[in-house]
Amino acid sequence: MPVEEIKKIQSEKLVKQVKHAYEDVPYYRDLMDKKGVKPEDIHGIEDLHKLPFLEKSDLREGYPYAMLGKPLEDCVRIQSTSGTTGKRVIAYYTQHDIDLWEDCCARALVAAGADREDVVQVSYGYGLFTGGPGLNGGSHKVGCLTLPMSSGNTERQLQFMTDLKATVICCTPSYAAYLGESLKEMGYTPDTIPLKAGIFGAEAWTEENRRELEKNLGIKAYDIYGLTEISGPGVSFECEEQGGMHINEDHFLAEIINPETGEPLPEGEKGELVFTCLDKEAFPVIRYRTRDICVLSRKPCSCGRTFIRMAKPMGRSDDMLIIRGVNVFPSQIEAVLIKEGCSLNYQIKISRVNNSDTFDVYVELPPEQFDDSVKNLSAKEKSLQAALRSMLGIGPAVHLVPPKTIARSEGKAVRIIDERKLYD
Ligand code: DLL
Repeated sequence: MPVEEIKKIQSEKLVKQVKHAYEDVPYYRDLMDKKGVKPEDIHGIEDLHKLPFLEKSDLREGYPYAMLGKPLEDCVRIQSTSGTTGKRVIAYYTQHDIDLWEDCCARALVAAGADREDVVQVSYGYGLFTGGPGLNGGSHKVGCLTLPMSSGNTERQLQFMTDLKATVICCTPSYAAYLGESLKEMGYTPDTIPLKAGIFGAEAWTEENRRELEKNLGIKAYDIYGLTEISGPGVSFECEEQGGMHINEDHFLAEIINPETGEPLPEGEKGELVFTCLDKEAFPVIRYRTRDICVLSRKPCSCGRTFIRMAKPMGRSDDMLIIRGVNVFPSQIEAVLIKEGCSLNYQIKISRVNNSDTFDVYVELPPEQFDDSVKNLSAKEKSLQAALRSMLGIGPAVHLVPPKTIARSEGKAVRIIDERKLYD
């Protein structure tokens, strides 16, 4: 579709969506009132900048029903992601919203070459995380035989993959690398692995990671991007050109803003990605700040799709970490340490060993606890680990260290050491 036509559709949908949010979502109406903007002021996408931003903190503040745009009896599903202080962000879906989301995932699968003859192994987590349910639904829509494996249990994954000859795998790039190693150990070579394509996302991965995955698994590796607040995976997807991800622009309107000032930036400039959902009913998120740093491009694509493309995310404008596919905020860790009466001299270290993230938290003991017996210390480490696991959904290795052993910095404390090279 010519870009001008896409923009016309976006404008029509935006006018309707703003009216819906204003009339049906008291939280967003308040934000618009505070900014002095009314639905009548929005005539098309050229007026988008007049609307207030929404942030993760807004969704947290309004927990659990912030941005709910339909009566609960019209909603059929929730998905969820962790918030910054333990309160999760809950996204609601009507059946229409699920259909729309699954269509987006179906487009991603088709762009990766899938059709009804394919066997699609979905090895993203199922449950509150959007990865499994989204690609599962997309795969059904394409008519592929779908293997709803979820993540983990590598032995069973490999057995189903090889016995049922899975041709497409959907999982995080780090899990794909791990599966590749295990296949090699089992004696498989890239040309005896049945896969032809992989759809990898939910965390950052580099061009070098892509080359390795393609070589080791004998596949073409496609990037897929999305976030729970906007629906889940399939907000954008790569085509055979592998040169950035096409944004499903008929449903999601993208902008790039200066993260410091909030000013919209022209196409081609690097800044924070902001999305407006154009036709979601139950969770009509408008101008949502993703905190992902990115660049958009309208350069024509050899695949013929005219949807704008986003580069691989180049970092974040907040301190969110993605560890083993789970979103983690340092503030969540700090909240647990405070609750458990620990010192706030701590350090978080993340690295990658054999394609798997390692996650260590070092906490200095106050001098009065330093004399504790080894038995007491290891019990305390275990209980801290359990408290962190319950807050974050993943348990780091906890190390209690003697007072004054964590290096002091002259400026801001260095709390996070991330040794993974995630961004190109
Ligand atoms: O990660 C949804 C998803 C599932 C995407 C499966 C792709 C595949 P959240 O858990 O809400 O949702 O995390 C969203 O993950 O803001 C990015 O920072 C990061 N992210 C997602 N996809 C990519 C990607 C899902 N392809 C957050 N490359 C986003 C880099 C990604 N970062």
